[in-house]
Amino acid sequence: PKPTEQKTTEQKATALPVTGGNPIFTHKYTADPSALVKDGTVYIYAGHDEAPAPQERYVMHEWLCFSSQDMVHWTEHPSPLNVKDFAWAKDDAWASQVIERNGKYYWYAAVEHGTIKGKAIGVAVSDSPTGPFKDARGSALITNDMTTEAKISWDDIDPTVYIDGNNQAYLFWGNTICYYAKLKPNMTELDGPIKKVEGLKNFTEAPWIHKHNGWYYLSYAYQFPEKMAYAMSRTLEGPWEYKGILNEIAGNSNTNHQAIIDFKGQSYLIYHNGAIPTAGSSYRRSVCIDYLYYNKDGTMKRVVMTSE
Ligand code: FUB
Repeated sequence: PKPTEQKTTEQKATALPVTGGNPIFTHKYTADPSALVKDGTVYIYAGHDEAPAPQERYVMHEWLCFSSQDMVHWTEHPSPLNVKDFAWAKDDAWASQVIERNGKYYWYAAVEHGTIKGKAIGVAVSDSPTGPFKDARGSALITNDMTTEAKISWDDIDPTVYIDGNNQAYLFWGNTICYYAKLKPNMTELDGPIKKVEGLKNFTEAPWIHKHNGWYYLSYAYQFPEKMAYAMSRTLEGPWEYKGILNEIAGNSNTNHQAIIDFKGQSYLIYHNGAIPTAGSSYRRSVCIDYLYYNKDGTMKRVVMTSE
């Protein structure tokens, strides 16, 4: 950003009180967390659940951004992205992920398309992890007519993106079917065909790719209401081997949408539940964080979700 834009963004950032446990944010309902680690700071990007109680439907128009240096004290930045920033989109600021490449930050986000029936994935770009972000293409990267096999209009959701050791970026996404495709180095165009990930048992949605000690992990929402499960592979193109359940259904929410990161020597599972009394629900969700541990063979230990 221009120096003045950056200053404005930082002036408005707000230090949030420490909650003392899960959920970590209680002043707003936050859902579908993704996380980015950069220069000793972790950024959480989340959708904003705005459905007033007792409405039980998704009302989501913008994404939120929080940062921390210690996973305890969090700063909220002004909303860096809104569905209105994608002129071709109708509504529904659903799940998203931000990744850095060559000093630029690319934000992949699922929304409802304005003219092509169904959900679509857009990409926005910024020079800063806290934005402001702008539509990088002026059109959707993925639309429902590009993936016709699933026969539902919401299969193009929940993007996760990863750049492998050969500098090849991959986008994974999906509901019912888990799709993946290579991205060109510009991060805004597909580089080859859309393929399907095989071997994921009971895949519902919310894929998340991470790497730890030489293994790739594809964690995802399993069945519905959702548990979390995962598969492991030595390469992003597979073969993926299903490894089992990572945790059980999140309190009072039929979705749980996880992100997994390593930060300052500790691994974390970041997800949402619907546990804030009294209005918390599947449509008024809250971001939570728990420690994550690995076994010697690389498998992940089951996470027992906590309120601490
Ligand atoms: O927040 C809307 C949708 O609910 C997400 O895209 C899914 O992962 C589920 O959490």
